[in-house]
Amino acid sequence: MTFSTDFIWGAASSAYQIEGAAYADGKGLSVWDMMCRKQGAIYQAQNGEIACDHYHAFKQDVVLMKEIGIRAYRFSLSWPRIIPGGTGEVNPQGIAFYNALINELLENDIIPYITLFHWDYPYDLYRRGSWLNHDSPKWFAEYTKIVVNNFSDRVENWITLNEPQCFIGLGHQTGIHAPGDKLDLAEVLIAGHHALVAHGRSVQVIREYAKRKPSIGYAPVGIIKMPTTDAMEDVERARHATFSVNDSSCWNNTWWMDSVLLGRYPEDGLRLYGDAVPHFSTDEMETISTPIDFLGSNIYNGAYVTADQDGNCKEAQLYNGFAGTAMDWPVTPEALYWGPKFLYERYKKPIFITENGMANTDWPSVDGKVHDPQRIDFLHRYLVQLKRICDEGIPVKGYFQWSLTDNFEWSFGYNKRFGLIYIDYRDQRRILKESAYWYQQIIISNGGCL
Ligand code: GCO
Repeated sequence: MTFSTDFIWGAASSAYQIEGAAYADGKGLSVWDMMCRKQGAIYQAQNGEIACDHYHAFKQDVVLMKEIGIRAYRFSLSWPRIIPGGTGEVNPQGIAFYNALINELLENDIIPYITLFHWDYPYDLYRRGSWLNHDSPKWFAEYTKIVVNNFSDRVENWITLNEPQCFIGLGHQTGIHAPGDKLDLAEVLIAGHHALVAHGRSVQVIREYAKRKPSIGYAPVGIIKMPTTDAMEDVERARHATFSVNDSSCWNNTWWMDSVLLGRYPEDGLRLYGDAVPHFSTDEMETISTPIDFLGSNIYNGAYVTADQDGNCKEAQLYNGFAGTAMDWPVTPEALYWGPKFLYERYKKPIFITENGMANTDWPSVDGKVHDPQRIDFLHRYLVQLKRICDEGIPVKGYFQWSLTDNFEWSFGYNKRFGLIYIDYRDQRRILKESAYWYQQIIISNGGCL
């Protein structure tokens, strides 16, 4: 069992979670800057004003990436750092920062994978209606063109949106993420539709204007249902559950993936959502499904499903004391087997695991080192499953560890540490955790030591 010789071993982050410099050098406000000002929104009223100070410490962080040996770094651009008002005037200091970061990565033989949007929406555009505004796809296309004009001479790998299930569902339906809105389903679906059209317009802009042949993807959450046995009926039940829309939340795969990859919203979703479904044109659906080159999937865990006494699908009860992370997420390594398996069967697109990892209660031990055996065991188990599905011929092209460093975990603030690198937020000191050195060996051996 092995990974392909060109398998991409990487690590991931996002702008608002690590950069800091929230009000520096011409950057405009984002909805996350404003969310952090809302009473009770964020753990201990923490915010991303400084975060990991990556804006100033990026060269040091690239040195650490090189020490770990990652081949690629997935990071996002702050839209309001590049275009403070979201449209119109470009901030030269924002462009300069990302040019410097890209150049530093390339000088260290690290491939940049750029995520155009990872939730830090320009606040000025939020005030103009955000994703609800019919012009929002145009705004995103304009932003994409500025990014491509400035960086595509050196950047080839692009991810348009990160997790629409979250920035639409948590940001506009439940309100626990920025901008903190609780819209009705019809508005949520309009916002989601515009975000998907924006994805398609962005793909078209990258294809048309990129100075180097682009590889373009998209990174929704992979919400994986898993069988309790390998019996065919159990596998079929899990496959069906993975691709079903069962409620009026945004927490599903097919509304966000069938649209982009099959050119249609799923029938069960259309039936369930009924009159709340926005009117849309064939042209818009064609834009949404503009061909992409790979499907990114953020997979942290999966849910086991089984049959109830009537033979209907239900989630299996986990046994008492089932292993869990500091996010209280179950440790379910088979999610990296069944997820790529089911996703490739349906969409026939090469897959990148664009996020996988765990939050742990890490701190430096008396020896000054950060021992994180739980993360090492977690990664070992998950990567064995990923290797297993690769061995079955499913084209998984790469794996991005979430995350490079500990960082701002949204409403949880800094209380959840996902990093391969520990951050002491008192002085911004970085400490490579034991898992970073373990991951270094995984990369060197291309997974051979698993
Ligand atoms: C997500 C986001 C990341 C999170 C990570 C841990 O998947 O929610 O892409 O920004 O920080 O997944 O929750």
